[in-house]
Amino acid sequence: MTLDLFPPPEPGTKDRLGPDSFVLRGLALPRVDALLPAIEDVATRSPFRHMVTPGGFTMSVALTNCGELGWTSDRRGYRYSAIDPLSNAVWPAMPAVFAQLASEAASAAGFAAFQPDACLINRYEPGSRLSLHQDRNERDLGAPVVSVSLGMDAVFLFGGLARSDKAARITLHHGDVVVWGGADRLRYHGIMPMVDAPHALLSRQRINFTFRKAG
Ligand code: MD3
Ligand code: FE
Repeated sequence: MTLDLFPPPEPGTKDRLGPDSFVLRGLALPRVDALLPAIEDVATRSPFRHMVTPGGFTMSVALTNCGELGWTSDRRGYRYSAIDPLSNAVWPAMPAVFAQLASEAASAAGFAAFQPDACLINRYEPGSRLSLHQDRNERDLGAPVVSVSLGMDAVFLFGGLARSDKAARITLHHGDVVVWGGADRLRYHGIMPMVDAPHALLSRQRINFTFRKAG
């Protein structure tokens, strides 16, 4: 046995990240057995893919979407679209277990009646990262964003309203749910390069899905 100097936080803990954002530790854990097959189902119809940014870089994170609208990127820009450019069909519907978790999390953080129309699913492998960015392609910036982390731990960077503001580092664990709204909605954020530390259930992967009101 080795001594674990960095145990995951106690499930049920609510950590405040900012005036209007919270980490709900372990909130997704009771639903993991339903979430994983739902993600596989989505990925069978709209596979994970590495998108190209308008600047011409291929993202190290692979992504797909479910719900009415999906986030896409290519040389022409970022946008939400009802059609998956890979399948040329609509994105898979949002699984009921996804929608339930999103609404439970939003209420727990004090945002009532959250009805997301988009869910972006990111898949990280060791070395994948997401550089500091703002999420501002959604029409209704008054609605919160809910994010669910599964698999390997990630170091989340939480900056300010200017790219140059110093960013805090928060470790997100398997089962953690984060809700961001109000004054924190346009803060810069990102994910540090993923360390190769396999997870018991998901091996060398981290899956993050974010619910948004995009349309
Ligand atoms: C704070 N994803 O998909 S989730 C993204 O872990 C994204 O995959 C990261 O940033 C991930 O855009 C972080 C947390 C997150 C998502 C959206 C936000 C934090 C946010 C929007 C506004 C403020
Ligand atoms: Fe983001």
